[in-house]
Amino acid sequence: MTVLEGLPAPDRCLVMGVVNVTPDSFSDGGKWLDPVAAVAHGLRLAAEGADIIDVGGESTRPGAQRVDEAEELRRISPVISELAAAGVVVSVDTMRAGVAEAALGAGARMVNDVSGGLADPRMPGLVAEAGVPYVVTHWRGYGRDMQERAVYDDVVREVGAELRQRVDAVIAAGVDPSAVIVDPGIGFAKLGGHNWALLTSLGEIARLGGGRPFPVLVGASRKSFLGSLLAGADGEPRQAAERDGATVAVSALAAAAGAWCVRVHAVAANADAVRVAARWTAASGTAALGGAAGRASGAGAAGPARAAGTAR
Ligand code: PMM
Repeated sequence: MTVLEGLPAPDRCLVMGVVNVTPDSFSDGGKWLDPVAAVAHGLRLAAEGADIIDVGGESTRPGAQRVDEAEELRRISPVISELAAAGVVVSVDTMRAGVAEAALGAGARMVNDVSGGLADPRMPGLVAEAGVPYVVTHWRGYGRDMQERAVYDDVVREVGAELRQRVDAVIAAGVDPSAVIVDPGIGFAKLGGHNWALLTSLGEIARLGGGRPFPVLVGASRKSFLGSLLAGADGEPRQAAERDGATVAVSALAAAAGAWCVRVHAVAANADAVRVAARWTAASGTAALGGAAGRASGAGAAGPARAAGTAR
């Protein structure tokens, strides 16, 4: 089983619930900008079965402009403090070392850096010193023009190779290899076909071209390739808030393929999906990447986001 310092380790794929404290995230922008609403939402997601709550204060959607560091911190600090004080396992979704440091001081237990350490060269050293789990995501540049960089000959091989370089770099900066989680960066400089190729190659992503598999995090929730898949007869993509059924299907398939964690907006149904996947995998005797799902013992293996709570 994959065990990461300070994080729950049930015998199944973990569920990370998203709390975007932003005015402009693509699916929930503006809903949780008020800290009181954001905390209530995080607590609700934890009660619905999220193992980790991911709090972010900067939108990374295609076309997004950056916020300054002070504003990012102002948005997330009170939310992280309150959730952590309530016993929720919190990760911080940031590309800035200064924000990550403050978030860890406020009680966050993991750093989720969608730039894989590229946006802020101080980030890997900060994470190494803190000794916390670190999500290293495949990234080719900021939201404002990232989709222009969605050019690949062999997306699985290239994303694996670029992620391998980032993982090597963060380990060289002192991050413990056992604290590294990799993420193919669904929707980050990727077109629909790229996303599907990566989702169906999680084993290769986990191994980054060879060697011991890293735990893999998948963030496909409500992303636009699902909207395109579900487009109506008029060709209009399905709206973000109506992509949860497809997200649940991706979660079940990714979990059955051995993903370590799925990052989702609508927790309850995805929490069910990963439990189904764990039981499915156990029943089929399939060996899983990273070992988590392969030794699953079913619904009883649930581990709530609250460290010492009764979330469900
Ligand atoms: N996607 C978003 C934000 N943070 N973090 C990780 N590790 N992986 C992702 O795919 C990811 C992320 C963008 O989605 P959102 O605006 O709904 O949060």
